[in-house]
Amino acid sequence: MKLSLPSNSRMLTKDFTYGVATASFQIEGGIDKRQACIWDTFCAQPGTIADGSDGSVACDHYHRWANDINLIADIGVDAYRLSLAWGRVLNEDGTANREGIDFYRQLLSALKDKNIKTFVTLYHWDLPQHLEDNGGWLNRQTAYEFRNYADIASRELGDLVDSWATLNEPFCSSYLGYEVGVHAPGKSSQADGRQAAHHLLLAHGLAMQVLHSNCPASMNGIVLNFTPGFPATDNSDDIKATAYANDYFNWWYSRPIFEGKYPDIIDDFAADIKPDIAPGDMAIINTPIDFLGVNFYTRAVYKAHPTDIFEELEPTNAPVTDMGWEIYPEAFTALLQELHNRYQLPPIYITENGAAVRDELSHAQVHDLDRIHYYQDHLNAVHCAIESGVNVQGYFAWSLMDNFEWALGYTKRFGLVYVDYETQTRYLKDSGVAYSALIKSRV
Ligand code: PNW
Repeated sequence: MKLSLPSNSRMLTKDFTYGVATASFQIEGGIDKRQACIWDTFCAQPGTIADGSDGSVACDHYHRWANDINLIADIGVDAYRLSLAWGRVLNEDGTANREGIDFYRQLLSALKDKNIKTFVTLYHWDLPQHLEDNGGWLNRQTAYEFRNYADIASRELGDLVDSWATLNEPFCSSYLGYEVGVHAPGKSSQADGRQAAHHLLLAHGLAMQVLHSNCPASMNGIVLNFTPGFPATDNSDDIKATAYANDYFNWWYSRPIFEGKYPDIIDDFAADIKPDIAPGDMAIINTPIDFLGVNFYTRAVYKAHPTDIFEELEPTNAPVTDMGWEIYPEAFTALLQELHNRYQLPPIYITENGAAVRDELSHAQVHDLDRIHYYQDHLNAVHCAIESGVNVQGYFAWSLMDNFEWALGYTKRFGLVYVDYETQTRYLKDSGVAYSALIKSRV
């Protein structure tokens, strides 16, 4: 099956950027050449990762990067989104780690040589463990450590980077990592989750200022994930509960960036849940950004709950991916329109979108028709948003290749490329062929 778009679509022109995305911990391995991070520690705790695996080898990209770049070039993308491992760029004392910086310089130079734009995320969840030992994102100092990291990374690598993103999905770092404990560092208190979120956003704002000054020519911003909530019924209690959930999970991260304030629900938080916010923090977080990265996978359905304010319903009778996430592309269009209506936005790049599918390799082929359908429906959804006036400039498929899917280990496959973890052989899936053909069909 082919991927297609209406013939007049802006997404069929070369002005529209197509890419593939990955993240350091999920693909690199090569852990002897970097500091230990919170995900190494988390994986070592029994029961945290579905298959008991870790990131020590992953896709062995640290050693196979040259081959992987050839793959990326063969697909024909305009851009590659990757993240840097903080503990590879810096030594524990906060100075530059020459070997790590040389690794990324080689990688980024090879991409430039092939005319592939580089979209680099500074933080995709791999906090150096020694910083976690000092409180991690609960410690305000970590935001200043991040500023130092952004400063060194952008001075050392800035000439090879087209676009910098400060954080990937601060929702996942704070909520999944500190509030419900299913991600590293595995803490679970609401107060911790809210405080971590504030320090992450502060870190973003501080780093934004550094990036604007060190790399004024590159496009600098942040990547947020959104899971739009829909009410289970038209009942006003369900509608109210859903608005609360959307404030808590989605607008919590975007409103401070665009408006310099948290959603109003913060006023109703009990004193022991409210994060410490120092004078001036919100203005730092409100520093202008050059682009907004949007990650979208699914929606959520909520109804009112007598004691917990809202309750999320599991999808029933709805199509889901192998993650159990409902396939609901209409929510993607609606989300982009709502962002456009709520804020004065810079250009949007879709920095992640894709689906986990139970792929089977047979005769060096993977017929992942469900993934192709997912991409087709979600590319159409982006097209519809653009048609209605939303400024979307690019789209990155998650992911280039199968990789370490966090708490689910290697049990879920998101790649356009299949990875045989026994041999580290890569195979382009049918979805990869289709994505490549779409990109190459542009005029
Ligand atoms: C994103 N949620 O993670 C990440 O940026 C990727 O590293 C990851 O591989 C990809 O999506 C697929 O999971 C998310 O529970 C993880 O809402 C969980 C959620 C959202 C995004």
